[in-house]
Amino acid sequence: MNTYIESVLKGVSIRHSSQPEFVQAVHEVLSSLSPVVDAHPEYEKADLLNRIVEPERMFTFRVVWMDDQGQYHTNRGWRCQFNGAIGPYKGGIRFQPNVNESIIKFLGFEQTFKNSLTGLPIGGGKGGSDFDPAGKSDAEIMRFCQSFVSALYRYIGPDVDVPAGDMGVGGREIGYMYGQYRRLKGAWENGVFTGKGLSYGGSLIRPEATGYGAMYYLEQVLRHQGDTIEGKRIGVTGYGNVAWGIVKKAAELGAVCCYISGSDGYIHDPDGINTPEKIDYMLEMREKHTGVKAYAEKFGCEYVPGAKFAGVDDIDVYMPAATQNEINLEDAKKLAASNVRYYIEVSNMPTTAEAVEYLRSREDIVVAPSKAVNAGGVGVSALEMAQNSERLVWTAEEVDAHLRSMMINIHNVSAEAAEEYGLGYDLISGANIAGFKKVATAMMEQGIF
Ligand code: 2IT
Repeated sequence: MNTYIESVLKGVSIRHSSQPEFVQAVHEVLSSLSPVVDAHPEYEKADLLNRIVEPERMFTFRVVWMDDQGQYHTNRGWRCQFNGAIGPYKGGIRFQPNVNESIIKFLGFEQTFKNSLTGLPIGGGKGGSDFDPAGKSDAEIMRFCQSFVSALYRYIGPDVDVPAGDMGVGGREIGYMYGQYRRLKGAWENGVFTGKGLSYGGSLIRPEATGYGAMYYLEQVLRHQGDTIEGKRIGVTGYGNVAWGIVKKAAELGAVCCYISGSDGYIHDPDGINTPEKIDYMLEMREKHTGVKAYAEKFGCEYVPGAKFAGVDDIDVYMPAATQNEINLEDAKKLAASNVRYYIEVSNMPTTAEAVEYLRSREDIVVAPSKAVNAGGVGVSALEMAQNSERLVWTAEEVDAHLRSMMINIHNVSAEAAEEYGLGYDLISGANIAGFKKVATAMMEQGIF
């Protein structure tokens, strides 16, 4: 490894020893960059890497709300404005009890390179709260969102920082947050949030975009390998918005999604989740936080509580789409020993460092990184911003066509970047290099800060 990269990584590990997810994400990106940093000595001269691993700004705030019984609760909120070199900070908001500074910061760091890969002018950001939306009434969710935005509104804006959804935050929450922003600002400023409802500036295909984009990316991987999507059997972890988009597009393309999972276990539907009734039921499951057991009960298929499906012998493609570090070394070994030949990360950093290392060492498996595969979500968010700016509404076909060409481009620039540095078909290094280069160039050209 390049000695400058080594020294930066050492510093990050020491400074942030209490932030394991952030350190992991930085290691994953920087360890791909040796050939680029070797070829560009000016980066070391400008100490670019120590700058790029430091958020431009990150802050925490108090969010107080009242439940339906009149009890007060105090939660913590965060926003990380990681890098604004190529556009306004852009990234989702996550509501989940395990959210902490390390998680928001790793997500903001990943978002910076992901957003760069989309080819659109969006910087990297992320935010969230340790609030648990499960079991809360609609009125409680609204009061929480209003309180969250009351604390955040003066630091965001269509040209400043543009939040969206993430785990625990969907269309309903974005509606309450945008409503509170508009009330406080006294201005329409529609592009301040993305993932909005269609009646007030949202984009068609935004709810589907992350899953659809992942499937378009997978199609390119298959094409590169001389393979096709038709009849491919897919296992997806998670059952949220992203898994829903994957399942929907997979059914349309003639693939068979036969596993989904939740924190309660997994279900196996050998016929595939391929009817409108089955696909739409996933939305209800997500909204009610039912776990996947509800699917098995409704459609009468196998349900395996408390287990993961890594290692089952009837899938070709494994798509983790639940959360960070969900796939550990043991899972990786199991799925590599099965018939899985395509490991397509979808949720942000779903694979532990040692599991990725193991999977990459297997020449018989193609591994694709989440920051490329899931970039269609934020990519369509940028298209929503574009529509808001021009005060126009694009058709579903227009948005979908943009999304598809964006994903083809992300795959191709990643493959080409890896090829350029003699790394072969290494989609992880390629995505890191391609994402990094644009941000690095913008930072260098904008001078020291
Ligand atoms: O992780 C992600 O890219 C998202 N949660 C979507 C962010 C966005 O701004 O649409």
